[in-house]
Amino acid sequence: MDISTVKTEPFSDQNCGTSGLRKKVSVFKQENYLENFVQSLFDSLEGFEGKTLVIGGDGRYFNEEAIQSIIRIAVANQFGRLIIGQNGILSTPAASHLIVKRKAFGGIILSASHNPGGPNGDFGIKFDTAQGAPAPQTLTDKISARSKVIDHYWTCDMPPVDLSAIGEQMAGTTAIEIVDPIADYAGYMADIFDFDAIRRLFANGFQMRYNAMNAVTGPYAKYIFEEILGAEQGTVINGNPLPDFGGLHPEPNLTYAKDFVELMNRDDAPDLGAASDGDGDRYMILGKKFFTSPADSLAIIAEYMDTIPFYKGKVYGVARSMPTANAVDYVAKAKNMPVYATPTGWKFFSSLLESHKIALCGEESFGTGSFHLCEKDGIWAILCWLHIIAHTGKSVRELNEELWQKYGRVYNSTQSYEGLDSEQARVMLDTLEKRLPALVGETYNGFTVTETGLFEYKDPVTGEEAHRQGYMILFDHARIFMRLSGTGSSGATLRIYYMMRETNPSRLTENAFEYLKPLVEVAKEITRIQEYTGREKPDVIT
Ligand code: VG1
Ligand code: CO
Repeated sequence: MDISTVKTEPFSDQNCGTSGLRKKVSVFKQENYLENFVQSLFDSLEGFEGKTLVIGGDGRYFNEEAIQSIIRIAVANQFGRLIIGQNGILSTPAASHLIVKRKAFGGIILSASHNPGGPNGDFGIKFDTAQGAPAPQTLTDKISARSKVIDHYWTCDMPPVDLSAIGEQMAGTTAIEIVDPIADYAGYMADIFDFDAIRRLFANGFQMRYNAMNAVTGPYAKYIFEEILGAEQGTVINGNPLPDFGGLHPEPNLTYAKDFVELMNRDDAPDLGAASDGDGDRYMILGKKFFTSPADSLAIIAEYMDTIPFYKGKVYGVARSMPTANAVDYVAKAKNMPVYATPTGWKFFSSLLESHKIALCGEESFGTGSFHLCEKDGIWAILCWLHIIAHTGKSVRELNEELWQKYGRVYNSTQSYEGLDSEQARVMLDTLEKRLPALVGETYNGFTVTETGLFEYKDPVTGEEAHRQGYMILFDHARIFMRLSGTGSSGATLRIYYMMRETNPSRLTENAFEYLKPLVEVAKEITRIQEYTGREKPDVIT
């Protein structure tokens, strides 16, 4: 095996965002771009020689090319074993599971998750630790710093590996193992859930439609829902992973999965509609003519979690990201569990999950997970819903309405303004920040501001701090939260998160967007977003 060093020049833009490095495919295709980042990653890790690395991606355009290159660099850097999903495919949760199951040093996941794919779309790369958890900030900072000064990487001369052939081969002293990407994950789900109960549900005629959005989860879903659990053939739609996701934007929400929402709004809609994102860590739950907000989904799972045998007696506590509406807090209070509010991004849940401070956590962006993995897990969350429906005999709508009646309803919505001019967005937020203290006591559209500030976080387990994680404007029973996205590949995306709590029984079942309109007006007035950015309305409303 001929190992060689390649001289290279650093790129100045290899900074990790909310979830790894995400750029346009054209950026990743620049000579040495991917290689620089991967070597910067390895240079930031210690003691991996002879150990195992898991590699897989969501199958998007450039996936295979990237994997072949990573194989060469990993072999040259002396990893002992590479475990790769067949055809280079692994969903994020399946990769996380494989890392832990095979006691790997870590894993590289190639995905830009919910961002569009294809030659003109996005590509991404993220690293998971031995716990199958997203790289912590300390590590991603190290990688970015290294990428700014890197002047060479290691590679080797070897023919491309046939990623389609399950089995093992040697490259120098490194074993390269191609594995079935689905079997281990499906087996783990069978350990967690009572599959017999879910099988009975389908056998009794329960109808589900699962939209894999031409992304990574199709084969997982077909195997688990149709083959193992007996949902009828055709339950899974858009089930073949395509490099450009068939032109779909693989983000399951009311905007990007509009057709699916329309299907669920028909008179003959199935009982449950579910969808996942590009890399399979997000999910959306719809009932007949009914949308479940991610914050309510988290609360409903919290309400019933201890009826899943795997979790019995282990539902220690819950966490949500700060922008996520606090419906779960009321469930936790009733069950005497602690609640943690973290910054956006799954990495902030890892320490809480690992230390068993929490059993369940979630974000408003359609991600939920538990200590079964240190990543969010779309299919797992959908299985939670199937379990709850089988256990209670209630419909999706009934479960939501029951939650609202019991605890009050927390109306919520996230509105994103995509592709803003970064400078304009910065000026707007800087101005807002200066005005924050003066807003207290002011009344806008009938809402009086009670408190404002920046969200700061100190990890209760590791003590690590995260600063400036969002702008908070609080009112009695209402809140506006704002932050810039960290997953985009160009310009700036502003996310505004709205929430209002309602306990009046006659006002529990209103249209969320109508209900929140007055609060949305307040945000427009306070931010003067139209004046600063020229935008009249958001691009994505969920
Ligand atoms: C978004 C979501 C965040 C999520 C992140 C990664 O980040 O808001 O909740 O953890 O995507 O999800 P941002 O910085 O764009 O708001 V995924 O499915 O891309 O791994
Ligand atoms: Co994702």
